[in-house]
Amino acid sequence: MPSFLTACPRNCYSTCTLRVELEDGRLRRVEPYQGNRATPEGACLKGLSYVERVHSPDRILHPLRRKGDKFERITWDEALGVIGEKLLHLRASHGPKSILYYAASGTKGMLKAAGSEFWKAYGGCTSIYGDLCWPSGLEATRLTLGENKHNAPWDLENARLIVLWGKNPAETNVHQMPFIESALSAGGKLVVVDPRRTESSERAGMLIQPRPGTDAALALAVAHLLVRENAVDTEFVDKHVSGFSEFASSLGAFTPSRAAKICGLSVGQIEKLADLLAGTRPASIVAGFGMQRYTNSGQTMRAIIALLAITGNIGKPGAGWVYANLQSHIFEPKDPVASFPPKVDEGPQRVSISAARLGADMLAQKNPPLRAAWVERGNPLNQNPESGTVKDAFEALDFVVVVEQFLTDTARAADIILPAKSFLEQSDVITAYWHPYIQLKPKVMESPGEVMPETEIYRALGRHMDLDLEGKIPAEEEIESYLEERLVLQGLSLDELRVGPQLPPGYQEIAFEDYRFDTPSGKIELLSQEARERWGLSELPDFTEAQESSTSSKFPLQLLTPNTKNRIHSQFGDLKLMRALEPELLLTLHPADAEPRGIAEDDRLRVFNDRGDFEAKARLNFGLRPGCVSAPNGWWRNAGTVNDSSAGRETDMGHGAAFHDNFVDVELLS
Ligand SMILES: Nc1nc2c(c(=O)[nH]1)N[C@H]1C(S)=C(S)[C@@H](COP(=O)(O)OP(=O)(O)OC[C@H]3O[C@@H](n4cnc5c(=O)[nH]c(N)nc54)[C@H](O)[C@@H]3O)O[C@H]1N2
Ligand SMILES: Nc1nc2c(c(=O)[nH]1)N[C@H]1C(S)=C(S)[C@@H](COP(=O)(O)OP(=O)(O)OC[C@H]3O[C@@H](n4cnc5c(=O)[nH]c(N)nc54)[C@H](O)[C@@H]3O)O[C@H]1N2
Ligand SMILES: [Mo]
Repeated sequence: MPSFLTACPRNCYSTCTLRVELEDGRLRRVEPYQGNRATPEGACLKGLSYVERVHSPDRILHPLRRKGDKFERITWDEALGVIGEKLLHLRASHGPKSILYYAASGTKGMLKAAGSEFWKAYGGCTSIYGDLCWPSGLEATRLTLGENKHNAPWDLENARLIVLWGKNPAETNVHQMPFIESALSAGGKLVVVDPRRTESSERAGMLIQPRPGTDAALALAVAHLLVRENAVDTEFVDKHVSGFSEFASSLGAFTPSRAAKICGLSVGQIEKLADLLAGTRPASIVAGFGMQRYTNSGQTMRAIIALLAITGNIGKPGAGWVYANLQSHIFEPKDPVASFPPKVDEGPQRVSISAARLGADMLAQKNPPLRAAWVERGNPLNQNPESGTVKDAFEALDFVVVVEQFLTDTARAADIILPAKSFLEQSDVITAYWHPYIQLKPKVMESPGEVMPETEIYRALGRHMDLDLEGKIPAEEEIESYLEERLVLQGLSLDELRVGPQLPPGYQEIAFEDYRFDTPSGKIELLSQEARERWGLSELPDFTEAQESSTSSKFPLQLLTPNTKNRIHSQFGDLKLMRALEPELLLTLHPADAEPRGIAEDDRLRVFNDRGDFEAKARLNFGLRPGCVSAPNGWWRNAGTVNDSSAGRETDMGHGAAFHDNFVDVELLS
């Protein structure tokens, strides 16, 4: 069987290198590839399930047009004719900004730029700012360390203490677990900070389950103890940290007993974490995205990084802040949030809609109001907060185009659906955000049916509309030279990438080993003027209650909606394989919350608040912090969209989405 080296382009830490085997034009096997030191075990179940996904009978293979509640097949000529005419008409009658271009995280790759090129040539559009994923953590890291990078994934083996803070790699970054296991086998210790007991905490020596959204208070109390017990690495701090004395003086309020009350923890737990950080070197904090999905999350992330700064755990093997490693992102501006705050009206492009407030901002736009939307690589009717409002906003439009592989909820809201490629059907170069490699994802099969990659869709549409896209969006036969040109500028080549994953030029195995921090002071900044100037926040990390909290909400239970093993957000869950494993959306509750409501295992439930509701099946679990309930995000509307209950709210910095500032109640369905 012919086999090819490729890479999984999903929005996932692991970004695995895979060897795929094809027979008669079909994908038959997905094998591991040891040359990627971060992912030698190969694909997770989702990666293996490409064998089903790529050839799924549910894939959209032709352009479709809405007819009542159904869709009918039309030709490409008809589809492009209708879209072209509509776009030209809207531009003439309402201006190009009456169209929203919404692109999200469905796939990685350099060719994503095609969309922007098309909309530029069209004369502009309205686009979004911020994103749903990680920006408050990115911005907190940039403010503190100057750059988002971390040690190589395999370096975690050298840590003597690992704190998994708001991350559940056993589900979301499975390839990180072997490195954690190696560290434990060598005598290292593992602490997990998470309101849920997860698969990642199974081997932890200590599980700390704070009240959600209070991690900053925990971190500041640990810092308080480290300062009080003279456990600060003063030599490191003198040389590399700016704002330490101001930070230290601000910690008085965060006594362990006060923090214990805020976080719902015992003083002993806080003391033990401080003891471990004081007495164990090197220490790595592996921070996930869980605690940065709150309105106070940027400040929270700054408070947690401070623990590493004051203990000298940066720039050394086994030590550091393992959040986002953007070392391979050499084709993009240095830091994605560095251009914030967005300019509301940048010439033809109007950047006026926040990803977190998508529905409300779409409805509120004036001069001109939005009339149409083009969606690709995203499923906003499921994945953006307050998805009920997002649905309303899409329904209020005259015309919606969605480029999709499957009939998702967003695709169902379209007037025209255009079929999207799978990852095997077009060459591209992809980067990662955990391991450092740059990878080639070659075209290894022809698209089924009439599927065209986005580049070809835009080119064909451009021809229908007489737009000049020459030299802007490469034709299929020009893709390799397009990629090569951009690689060469960075000192790489396609031939090198064909051999296997490549490290970026200037790559640091141990991030910040040169102790150069790209901050205004050139040091690690505990005190950041930018935090105030750009975001209106305190210059020092601080703790404030999240906007929606147990005191401010009339609903009693905090809904956590983390990511889960067998799906990437709204992808993969529709496959037969995944349906067999997880046929229904489950809501996990602590028995102490279930019992007073008369809820038993497997009961059907309605989860609700003033924003919306969804149904789920009860799972009772003593591992969850009482007062919290949990359901994975990503299920489609027919099964239960958790985001109907979440609020369209931004995080304190970075324009992220505060999904977990969300209180609900639960009742039995009769
Ligand atoms: N299998 C799989 N892997 C994925 C993805 C996927 O959908 N499926 N998605 C990818 C993407 S885009 C992302 S963003 C990452 C995210 O992956 P992770 O960084 O692991 O993030 P989450 O799953 O959002 O949350 C992680 C943990 O944070 C906890 N948490 C929630 N609130 C708090 C809090 O207030 N404090 C603390 N300490 N913990 C809290 C949750 O209970 C959860 O266990 O995963 C990537 N990998
Ligand atoms: N409640 C709650 N909601 C969340 C989160 C949470 O923790 N809680 N997490 C948030 C996070 S971290 C993220 S990253 C977002 C993710 O949300 P989105 O960025 O919307 O990503 P997906 O749900 O993966 O949907 C992407 C769509 O792209 C399609 N697609 C895949 N490949 C291609 C392609 O090549 N071309 C085109 N045109 N389409 C393609 C897929 O079929 C899929 O329907 O969800 C967010 N939503
Ligand atoms: Mo994400």
